[in-house]
Amino acid sequence: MAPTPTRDDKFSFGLWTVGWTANDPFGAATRPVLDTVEAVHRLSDMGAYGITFHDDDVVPFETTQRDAAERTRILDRLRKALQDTGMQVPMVTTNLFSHPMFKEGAFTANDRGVRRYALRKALLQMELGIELGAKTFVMWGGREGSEVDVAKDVHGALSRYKEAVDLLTTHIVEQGWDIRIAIEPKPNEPRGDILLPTVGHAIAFTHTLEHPHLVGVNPEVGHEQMSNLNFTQGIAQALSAGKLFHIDLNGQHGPKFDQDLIFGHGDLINAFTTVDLLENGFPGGGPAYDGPRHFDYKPLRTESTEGVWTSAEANMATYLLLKERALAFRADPRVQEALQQAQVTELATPTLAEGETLADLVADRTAFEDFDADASGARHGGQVRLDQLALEHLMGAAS
Ligand code: ASC
Ligand code: MN
Ligand code: MN
Ligand code: MN
Repeated sequence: MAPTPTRDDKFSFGLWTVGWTANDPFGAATRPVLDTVEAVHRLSDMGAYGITFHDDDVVPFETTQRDAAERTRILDRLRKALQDTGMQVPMVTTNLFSHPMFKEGAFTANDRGVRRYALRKALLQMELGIELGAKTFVMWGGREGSEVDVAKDVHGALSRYKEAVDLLTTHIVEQGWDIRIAIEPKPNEPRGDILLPTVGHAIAFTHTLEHPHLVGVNPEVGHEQMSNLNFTQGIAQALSAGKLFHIDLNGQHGPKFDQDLIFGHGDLINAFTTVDLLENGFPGGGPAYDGPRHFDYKPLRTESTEGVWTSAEANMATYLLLKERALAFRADPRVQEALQQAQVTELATPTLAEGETLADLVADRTAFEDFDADASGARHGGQVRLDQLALEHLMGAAS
């Protein structure tokens, strides 16, 4: 039996996840619209601690632009649901991809008017996030890209991306707000190619910015796996660089369309190592993640509303089961021994001794002239045993 989630587990869900009515490019919705207030209550009852949302998930696009009074009325309903349940809003994000006006991009659209509108829309959503206590502002640039290489000036686009992020972070600093921006990479879909396609590209981009400490990443499991990359290694580099501001947990079966499956319902072994890293940290010590465990998934189109709630519970149950197993894995004396054998923790020891210089190293004959390279080449790696112990713990067969 899976453990019951509590608020301390810091599980959060996008309103667009349970609220997805399952319309796709090939067919109409298979589920009725879900009321925001009901979603907040149901998720709260299940043990989640927070919800997140795009502006358009709560207030229709046209209402935001044209009807401030109606926007206030809709937001007041949300505020009341949050108050009644004690649910938090740890993150908000902006829909800069659904309306036809964003068909060629938002912050990086060739059309300057679209870029100006996008900035206004993002700023409005950031102000709402501040009011609701959000600490992270996610930017998923789904339409920032192209299908036609010669139709996009990539230097110009990245310069405009930087301009937008710099304007927002400068405003954050000037207002004294406690919020940071997290860029969410994705390689493709809906665009043929999306700018900042992977965690690595996005981290590199943050170093070109005016306030780099205010900008990190929001990696999504499936988005890295669409590029055939290892998600755990991707978030490890982000953590190591102090850039893992937020995370989108879901499932994916390798490089194909973005499946947004339930967490663990794809590459389960990688889901295990992801939870192990989030819960236990690096084996040799290092930066730890203490942000929300946020699910960005889509309940299968085959499911009725009942299946929506089954799938929401499944995300949390799978995470907690993997957490139990990851804790047991690290606590197992055989694993500690196997980690030693595979020299995993030795990596935390600097290559030069304290005070030692490169000249000292050159003078050290045991490091080179007298080093037994053949014996080193013949040493036992011990990695298979470690991997098998991980699998046995994952399968609940480790005793
Ligand atoms: C987001 C986010 C995504 C997309 C997608 C929209 O904000 O994190 O992955 O929007 O869920 O369908
Ligand atoms: Mn996705
Ligand atoms: Mn996402
Ligand atoms: Mn998504």
